[in-house]
Amino acid sequence: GPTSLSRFRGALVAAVLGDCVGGEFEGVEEVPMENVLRHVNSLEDETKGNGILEYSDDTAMASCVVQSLLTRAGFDEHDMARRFAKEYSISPGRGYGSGVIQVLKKLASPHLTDVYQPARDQFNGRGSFGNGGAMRAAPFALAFPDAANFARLGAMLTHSCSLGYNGAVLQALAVHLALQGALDLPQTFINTLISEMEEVESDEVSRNDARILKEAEKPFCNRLHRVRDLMDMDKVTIEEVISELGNGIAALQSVPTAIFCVLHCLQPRQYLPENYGGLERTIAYSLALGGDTDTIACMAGAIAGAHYGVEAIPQPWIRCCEGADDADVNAKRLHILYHQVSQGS
Ligand code: R7I
Ligand code: MG
Ligand code: MG
Repeated sequence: GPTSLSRFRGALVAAVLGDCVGGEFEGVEEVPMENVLRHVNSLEDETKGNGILEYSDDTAMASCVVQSLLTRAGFDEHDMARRFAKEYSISPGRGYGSGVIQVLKKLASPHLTDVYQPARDQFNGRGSFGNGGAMRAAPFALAFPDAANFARLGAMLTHSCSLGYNGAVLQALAVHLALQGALDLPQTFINTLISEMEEVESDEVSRNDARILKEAEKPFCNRLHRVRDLMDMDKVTIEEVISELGNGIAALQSVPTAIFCVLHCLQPRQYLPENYGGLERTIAYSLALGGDTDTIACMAGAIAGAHYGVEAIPQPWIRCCEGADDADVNAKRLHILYHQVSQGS
């Protein structure tokens, strides 16, 4: 398999790629595969001079996470919150969720003492269940061997509902496992995620949120069981994936979906070009689901990049994406930090 460094670089670069390439179809309900392939193939056509595909809030916030973890050599909630607020004030037009903007404005206040409070005030005090915490969770898995706890705290700066931050925990766990090569055994991979999330969703707060929001008991586990069922099926239509897992802006409707995209694309598929490797298949398939395409492709990209390594990403794709080179440089730095942390120095 790829080296550890190649996996780190692949994770961060493919996340940016998913965001930049996926932006084309965000919010589109039906995306025919031929439109996806036309878009993706145009990245390779240098004569067309595509220029640069801009990244959105997904990458903007993930970069803040990365910079904060690197600068502080660990998790510092005040520093991270300040970076989110500053980034938003500099570039407010990156397509942020309509609710989270209020949090980012409050986080800019110099009088704020509890950096977690603005997130708690969202949606009548229930907190957001959007996927904004999960979309920026991958870097935690590149900084800490025990990513889950820090991914949760990092998500809670904007998403205080358990259906939001538990999505970030799941995404960080998926990237963590992929970095270890765990996707070589897909059944073990999904079973491990299910048993980890059993634990994560067993606390009183998670149980209560699921009840109030009329979701199944342990909602992420419930979706992961559906992922496992879909994995075992020979033919799965896009409609079935959307109706079983969702393609929306809620973490519950997008994180398990992204994980499924990676698993489904581990092998060649008849509706995807034969010359595509697994990483290209994953990105293309994520876009074909429609809905929150930039975020689903970003999360699937991070997991797939950790599995296949940076060499699996086509150079022309990287060249089209704003922020991809920075991500590559930062992944190398995170790789060093990770090994310092795991040695306890
Ligand atoms: O989660 P968030 O940062 O948005 C991320 C998404 C990604 O797709 C990005 O690419 C970008 O497009 O936005 O932002 P939030 O505003 O916290 O949540 C997103 C949306 O989810 C909100 O604007 C609401 O529409 C919805 N939502 C809720 N609706 C009702 N009640 C989130 N939580 C709630 C809720 O509790
Ligand atoms: Mg976005
Ligand atoms: Mg999105």
